[in-house]
Amino acid sequence: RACNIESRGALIVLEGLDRCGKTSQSSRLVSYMEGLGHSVELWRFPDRTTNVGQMISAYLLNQSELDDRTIHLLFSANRWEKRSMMETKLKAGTTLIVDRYSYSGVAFSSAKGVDLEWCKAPEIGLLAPDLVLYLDMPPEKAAERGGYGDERYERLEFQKKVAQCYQILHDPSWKMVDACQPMEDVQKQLQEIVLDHVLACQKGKPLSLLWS
Ligand code: NYM
Repeated sequence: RACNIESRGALIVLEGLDRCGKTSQSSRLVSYMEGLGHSVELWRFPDRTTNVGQMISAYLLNQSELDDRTIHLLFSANRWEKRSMMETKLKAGTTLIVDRYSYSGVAFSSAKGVDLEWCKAPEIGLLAPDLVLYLDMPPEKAAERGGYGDERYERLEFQKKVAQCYQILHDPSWKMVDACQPMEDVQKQLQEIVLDHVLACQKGKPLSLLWS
């Protein structure tokens, strides 16, 4: 099956608060899948390498000020500019492990008080993930982890609001993983879930669109 030319890759998204371990777990997942001989790539949003991504990066580093809705639309544009490449890769059979996606976009902006439906609107039509893995960790625990850096949003009170917004957003298809467990245990659970989904996509599960 893995060699079937028709089989597509899976779109797998990791979500969670700042400092919950997404980035380490994503790169470990990629190594794991590579080890099994799968075609897989690590992606992340924001993708700071593009022009839009550089505007986002400057904002996050407090080097620029932008209206809440303006930065929201830039985060969304940053996904739109990658959409066709994403589709091409998936159809060519490459699985994408994505560190943050539209759910971060909606959770972080709505935590500032921007209307939730307004936040979702520009995401409509982006590719829907085949799997959302939520690394669950209380905001207080995440804040203890090596402390927050200087980036915007890295404050406990704000992260508590983001956690509430993720609560509203999440649906029963999300896989919630307790991110307070030892790193190895978290990774083991993620590996099992991811492998299941990659196989389902190879068997012909169709790609779908947000917001569904
Ligand atoms: N973030 C990330 C948003 O506010 N909206 C988005 O659409 C995305 C993808 O940017 N605090 C926030 C969440 C993070 C910050 O993420 C940068 P990272 O993973 O630290 O580079």
